[in-house]
This record gives sequence, C-alpha cells and structure tokens, in this order.
Amino acid sequence: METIPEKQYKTYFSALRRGDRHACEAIVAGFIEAGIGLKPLYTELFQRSLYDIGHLWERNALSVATEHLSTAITERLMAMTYPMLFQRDHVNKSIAVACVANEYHQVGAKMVCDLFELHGWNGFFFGANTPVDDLIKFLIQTPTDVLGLSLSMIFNLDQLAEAIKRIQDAMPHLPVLVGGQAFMQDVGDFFNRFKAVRYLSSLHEVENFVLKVGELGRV
Ligand code: B12
Repeated sequence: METIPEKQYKTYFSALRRGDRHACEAIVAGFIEAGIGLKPLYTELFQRSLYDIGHLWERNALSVATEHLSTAITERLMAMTYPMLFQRDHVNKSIAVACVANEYHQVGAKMVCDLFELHGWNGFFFGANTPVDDLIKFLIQTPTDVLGLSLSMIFNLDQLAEAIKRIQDAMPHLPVLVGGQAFMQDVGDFFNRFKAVRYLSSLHEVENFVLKVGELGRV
C-alpha cells in the first residue's frame, strides 16, 4: 500500500481534530497491517494533517489546546511504526538529528531520524531546543556520520547559523543536513556562509540521500 486514500484521510483528520486517539490508532494500525510504507504514512497522513491543523489554527478555527493535543497524538502514533523501523540489517552508520535552541517544532526532525533508521542507520534524536554546547559535547564523545538540523521558524535562522559555525569549528568534516519549513522562506546568503551544509526539502529527498550514501559507501 503506497498512498493514503482521501476518504480515509478525512476520517483520520476528523478523529485527530476531536482528539480521539483511539480512533486515530485504529486507522494507523489498519494502514500498518495493510503494509503501508513509512514515507506515505508520515507525509500523507501525519504531516498533511499537522499542516491542516496549522492552517485552522492560523485562522483561529481551532484552539491552541486542540493543536497541542493533535501534535501529542501524532507523536504517539509515530511510535507505532517502531516495529517497521528496525527490520533491516544495520549499516554501521549513524545520524544525530536536533532542533537548535528556541526551535520547538520537533516532529519533522523525528521523521527524518526515523527514515534513516528504516534504512539501517543508528539514529540519535535530540528533539526540540537543543543547546549547541551539549550537542557538540555529544558529537565529540559519540562520533556520527551525519548531523541533521531542523528549522521551522525563520526567526531562529541566526541561532542555526551560529550553531553550524560552532559545530563546524569543532568538527570541520562533519556533513550537516538542514531542513524544515523555515527554508521555504527567503534565507538570504545562508548557504554561501558554509561548506558541507546541504538542504533537503522532503522525506523523498532524504531517502534519496540515504540510498546514494548506500551506493557510494560514504557520505
Ligand atoms: C505543532 C506546531 C507547534 C508546536 C510544536 C510542538 C512539537 N512537539 O513539535 C508548538 C506549540 C511548540 C508550536 C509553537 C509555535 N509555532 Co508552530 N506549528 C505547529 C504545526 C501545527 C505543526 C508542526 C509540524 O509538526 N508539522 C509536521 C512536520 C512533519 O512537518 P515539517 O516540520 O515541515 O517537517 C518536514 C519537512 O519540513 C522536512 N524537515 C523538517 N525538519 C527537517 C530536518 C532535516 C535535517 C531535513 C533534511 C528535513 C527536515 O521533513 C519533514 C517531513 O517531511 C505547524 C503547522 C505546519 N505547517 O507545520 C505550526 C507552525 C509551524 N507554527 C507556527 C508558529 C507561528 C508558531 C509560534 C511562533 C506560535 C506562537 N505565537 O507562539 C511558536 C514558535 C515556537 C518556537 N520558538 O519554535 C507557524 C509558522 C508560520 C511561519 N511561516 O513562520 C505554523 C506554520 C502554523 C501556521 N500555519 O501559522 N508550533
């Protein structure tokens, strides 16, 4: 099963909106049972529904409480995919994924980390608002092959630039992936300021990256 039928999306969205976790779980369990891939489940169900929640929230058509509840339910539902994630052999590569300080949107970052794990990588997911000093300490103690940094809010762009500068000063050869909705806006000369920083706009591009690394045997 490779896509989510529109009718089932609507049923799911309506359950999510009213905070009916059990109905959402039953729908997701049905998709997993039917052999849905991780990418369509994450993008066509979870991401799409959170974007739709965001649109309603922006128009004051639903409350902050409903948005929080929908996000919390989604994060729980993502855990249902764990049996899918660890079926493949390990490939002896690892990725760390984090959001920089003051960046609280962590769901997309988690999806990216999970997709690497699906392909046999070891994933270290730090989540929202990660202090850069602590991240650097971790990366020195536990070398990883790639670092992923997620940015949703353009007002955190300077935080991200500062974090990348400090990380690359400490680990000049660590490849850095960036992504998130902030990059859909004008980020000025952001990418000219760094070497080895790559923007991937979707889980599809993330998967192509992982497959390419697999073919080349190196990042
Ligand atoms: C949930 C949510 C929150 C939650 C987040 C909680 C959590 N646990 O993550 C909370 C309540 C904290 C929050 C706060 C705020 N939010 Co908010 N939030 C959302 C909402 C509804 C969903 C976010 C989400 O999970 N999306 C789903 C994920 C899967 O999508 P994604 O992040 O785009 O990730 C995908 C890609 O971008 C990419 N990707 C993401 N990260 C990475 C990293 C790498 C390395 C790579 C390669 C790829 C990649 O892959 C992912 C999978 O496809 C969005 C609506 C929306 N459009 O997303 C608003 C939204 C992002 N928020 C918004 C706003 C305004 C805010 C606040 C400023 C509100 C306020 N006044 O306080 C604060 C800012 C907080 C902060 N400093 O970070 C606006 C941003 C508008 C704008 N253009 O800047 C949005 C778009 C809502 C809206 N329509 O107005 N929010």
